[in-house]
Amino acid sequence: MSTIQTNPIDGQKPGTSGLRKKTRVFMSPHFLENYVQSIFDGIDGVDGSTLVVGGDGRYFNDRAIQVILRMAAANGAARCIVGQNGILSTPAASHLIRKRGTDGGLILSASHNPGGADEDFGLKYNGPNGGPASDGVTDKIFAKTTEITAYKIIEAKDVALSRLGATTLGDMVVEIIDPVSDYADLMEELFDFNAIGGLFVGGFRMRFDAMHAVTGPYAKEIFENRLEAPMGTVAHGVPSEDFGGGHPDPNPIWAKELMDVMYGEDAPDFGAASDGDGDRNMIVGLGAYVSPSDSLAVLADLAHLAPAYADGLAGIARSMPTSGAADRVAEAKGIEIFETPTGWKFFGNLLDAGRATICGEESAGTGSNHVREKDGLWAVLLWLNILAKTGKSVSELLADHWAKYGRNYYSRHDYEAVDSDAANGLMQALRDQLDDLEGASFGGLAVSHADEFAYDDPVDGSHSESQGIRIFFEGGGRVVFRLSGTGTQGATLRVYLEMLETDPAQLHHDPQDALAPIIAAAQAVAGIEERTGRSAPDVIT
Ligand code: G16
Repeated sequence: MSTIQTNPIDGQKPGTSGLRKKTRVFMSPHFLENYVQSIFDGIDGVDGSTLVVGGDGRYFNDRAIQVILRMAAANGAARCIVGQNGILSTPAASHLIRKRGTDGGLILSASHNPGGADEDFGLKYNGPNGGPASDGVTDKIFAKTTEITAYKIIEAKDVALSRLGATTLGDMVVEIIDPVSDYADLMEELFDFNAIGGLFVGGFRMRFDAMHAVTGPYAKEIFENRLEAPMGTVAHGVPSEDFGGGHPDPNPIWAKELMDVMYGEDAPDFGAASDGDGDRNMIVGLGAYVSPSDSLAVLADLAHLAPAYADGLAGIARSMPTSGAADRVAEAKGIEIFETPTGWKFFGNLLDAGRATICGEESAGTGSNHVREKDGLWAVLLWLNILAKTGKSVSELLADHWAKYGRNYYSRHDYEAVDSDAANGLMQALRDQLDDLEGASFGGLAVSHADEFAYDDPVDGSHSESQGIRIFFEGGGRVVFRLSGTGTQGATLRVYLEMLETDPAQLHHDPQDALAPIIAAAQAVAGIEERTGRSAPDVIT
């Protein structure tokens, strides 16, 4: 074993979901090693521990895993459970951590960010409950990155990641497992595979776009093998290290090919996509894109149609920027609704405590208490289960939902790679004027309330501040300003726009049209163009 002298890595505070950086930063001398040692030290060591290790297969995944294994061995870990060829989707990793009762896991992914030598890489630690590290643990890891003076690594040959079975590395056991089967078994327990299979027997057509990312093998096993959907149902199903040169983010912009199919001639009945590491999802019916906030609300409303949720839900949780559509479902069902800061880690305590059963975020994440991550294929299967049981189409289900609960028109406008000082200045200026906003009017829209979101965890009492600036308007409109925690270049300003419509005659407009007054008010209140130099968002979803 070698102990390598090293230097602290400055300013590497992990963001919303672990540490994400340009791949070349992770590949620079000692960077990955310093971060891995800081994780191990931040969780009070891994001596005698069992860890799950795997990633989304992006460029540098396999090399990084070899380093992590040699460092885990040097730090005294007893066993590492590794997905074959280094592959594990994020939800599958979460499931394995829980199923095998391990001490946590290291997941290599920059999620929906592009992959490649000149693109993004990421690494995060998930705890023994299978979920992303809490803020407290993340802070400890960060503190270690600023103090580190040495890391431990053994010298050894590469482990053959393609060979299933157990082998040893130093004194540590490395167990290479099939990354798909445990996860597929779990899905089969949760959902009515007979009913879903019946859809396909009846000629129902679906296109699942794996976006050249990690869910390809999972989707093929589940849809084409176990549910016997026709071969070819899964598109772009072979993971590639640069995601086929694409941007594996399942939204109408980056999954445009799927949108074109679903809005084109001879479209299938149902379309879905997931992201780089398999935790996000996009749902689109025949000519009917489902916004993630609506998806959460519909799934929560009808989850009892799937076996795992037949007894109803304990509660629903959504991130603050997610629309309030799910709130009215919770109200109608008489169950608790929780509004948390952005980041799946905030759902962990609620799920562990049995207070929430289903969680969701506007950023295309939905999931439940079956794992401690959001889960793209889970959301697709729950939609399919509901379609099978109701016999309705996606657009019929949406129309029913809006007629019953009203519609939260919703959109997110992203300004990417903005100068960090300009973005921070914009947020500070909003913060400074919060008290003066109440009663102010923008293009006829009066502000009813404005604040900066803070959260007190109802389970452990921890307090999180500065989680986004919210401005509420008379009549049910809202705009939220927040800086992304997952970007790797400059700052990304996210502007979340929402308006509740309950008039039955006004439920079927284009969201950008319905939201036009809120969009104008958001620009006026924040001075986006003056401060960032951007006259239009880079991405509208
Ligand atoms: C991560 C977290 C999500 C969160 C998202 C926010 O997603 O896991 O819970 O909603 O970040 O991203 P941002 O801070 O950029 O708005 P993922 O899919 O990137 O792991």
